[in-house]
Amino acid sequence: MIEMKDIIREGHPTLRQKTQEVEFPLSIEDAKLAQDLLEYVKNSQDAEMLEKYNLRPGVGIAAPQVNVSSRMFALHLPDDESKLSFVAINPKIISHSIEKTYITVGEGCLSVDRVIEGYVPRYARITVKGFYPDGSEFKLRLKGIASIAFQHELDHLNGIMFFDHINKDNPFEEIPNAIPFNR
Ligand code: K1U
Ligand code: NI
Repeated sequence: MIEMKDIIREGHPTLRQKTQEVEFPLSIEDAKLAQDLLEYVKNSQDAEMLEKYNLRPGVGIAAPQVNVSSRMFALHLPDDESKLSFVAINPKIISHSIEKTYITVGEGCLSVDRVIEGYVPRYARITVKGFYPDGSEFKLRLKGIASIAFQHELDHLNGIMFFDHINKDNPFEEIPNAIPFNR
């Protein structure tokens, strides 16, 4: 199982690489990675497992965060209206709203051990496509935290960190055409 010691931190070069497409059918290693990523986010939202293994809570985790440069991430949002819980392989955004959003308290990242304040602009609504580990294709419309989390994880597949999006001169500058998201 994935533990905090397996998660690489900012400064590691893998977090800045553009990742490789995953081939189907999945190799045994890729299938195991998909399982492990989803298991991490589930465990990290389970109070007992969180404490026992000293995990940091996460709603998502991407393959590069465990030092694998592949286009794969897991999302687990059982309490959100989207009820998302899946592994996305070779995911992409096929369309998005003009309207933006941002989490008012800022974003965090399992690969960043410090608080970085500031607004991270995200599309408010996105339509996404990708594949589940069994090779079936998905197409989903996401909003709210599901949309924000998907964009955060997709960024990891492109070597982008959340703080790259924060305005350096004025981290809390109003974002035009954005609806704040309160967590
Ligand atoms: O990729 C990561 O580092 C995980 C990160 C992704 C993220 C999603 C949405 C907004 C910001 C960052 C996290 O999951 S941060 C933890 C978090 O947002 C959360 C954890 C447990 C319950 C509810 C939220
Ligand atoms: Ni992250």
